[in-house]
Amino acid sequence: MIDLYKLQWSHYVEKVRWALDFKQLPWRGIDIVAFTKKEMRRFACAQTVPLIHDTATDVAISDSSPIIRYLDETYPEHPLLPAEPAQREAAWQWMLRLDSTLGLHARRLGYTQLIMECPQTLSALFMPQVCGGLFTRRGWRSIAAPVLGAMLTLRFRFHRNRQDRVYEALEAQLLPIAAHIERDGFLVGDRFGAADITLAALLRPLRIVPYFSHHPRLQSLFAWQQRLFREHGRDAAFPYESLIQARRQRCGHMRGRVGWMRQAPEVPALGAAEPVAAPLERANNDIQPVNRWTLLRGLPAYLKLRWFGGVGRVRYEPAAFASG
Ligand SMILES: N[C@@H](CCC(=O)N[C@@H](CS)C(=O)NCC(=O)O)C(=O)O
Repeated sequence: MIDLYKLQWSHYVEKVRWALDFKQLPWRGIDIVAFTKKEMRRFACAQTVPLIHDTATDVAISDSSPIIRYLDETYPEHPLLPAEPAQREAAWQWMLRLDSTLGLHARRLGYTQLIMECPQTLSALFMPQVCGGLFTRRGWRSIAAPVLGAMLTLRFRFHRNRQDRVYEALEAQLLPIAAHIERDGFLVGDRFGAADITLAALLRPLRIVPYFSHHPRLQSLFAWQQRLFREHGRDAAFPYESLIQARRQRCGHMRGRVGWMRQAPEVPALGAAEPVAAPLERANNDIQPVNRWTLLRGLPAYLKLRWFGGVGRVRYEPAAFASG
């Protein structure tokens, strides 16, 4: 039995859940409290989720890509990594690079979108059990939203999205990946594997970011993701997707005009998607330490992001990949 320590909506967690299901391994989910993580303190590995504890071998590991590699090496049935060494290394590099770029950027922009459009959902994500669910109730969730929003803004630096060129970096990365997938159907070789799970799972938060979900040149990528979700029995929508969509339908608009992005970049040549930078040995993360004093700085940053972040309203319409 594999114990999976998780936050239900985390896209890194979904990546490992998908791998466990694909490999048909028995597993049990353990929800952690995001603020204390006390459930997993007894394990010596990095305190991020996903974290697995394999009760058969007593191995505990965090970090989604090493987890998948461990599962594949320990339980070789239904392999996810290619056996051929060059392809195996290519898949591994894709996974680490996507973990270190797409996963982090999509998280930043997904939360940013929630903060801009419906910050009250944050308490449903982070505090469903705190005080018997008090902060998920009408009124109380509006009190919790700025506190959670300020904390998240500092922890993941949403207030620096523009300076860090997050939209630009993601667009430049995703356009060649979309072309690659259109051409080959898979990231590595000619069969579905761990690199594809990584891409499809880590792309999920961008389904609520109109700059990407409605991007004319990324529709084929989201349609590919949608098809995989269907074929592999993944959730069609996470709760935050349904909540933001319901709000958009109600009010008829969404925050989709990224004021400072004027011109889409040229479509990079096919093949440009392959990782060319120096090989990575582990995934990078961007989590910043936050304490109650730095939190004071977070509130103005949160309010600025929410109201003056430079991302304007546009009329709501569903993305082409979702409606077609
Ligand atoms: N590179 C890691 C990233 C994991 C990660 O950052 N997980 C987040 C949830 S999405 C987390 O544990 N956050 C805890 C925190 O912010 O304290 C992986 O691939 O598993």
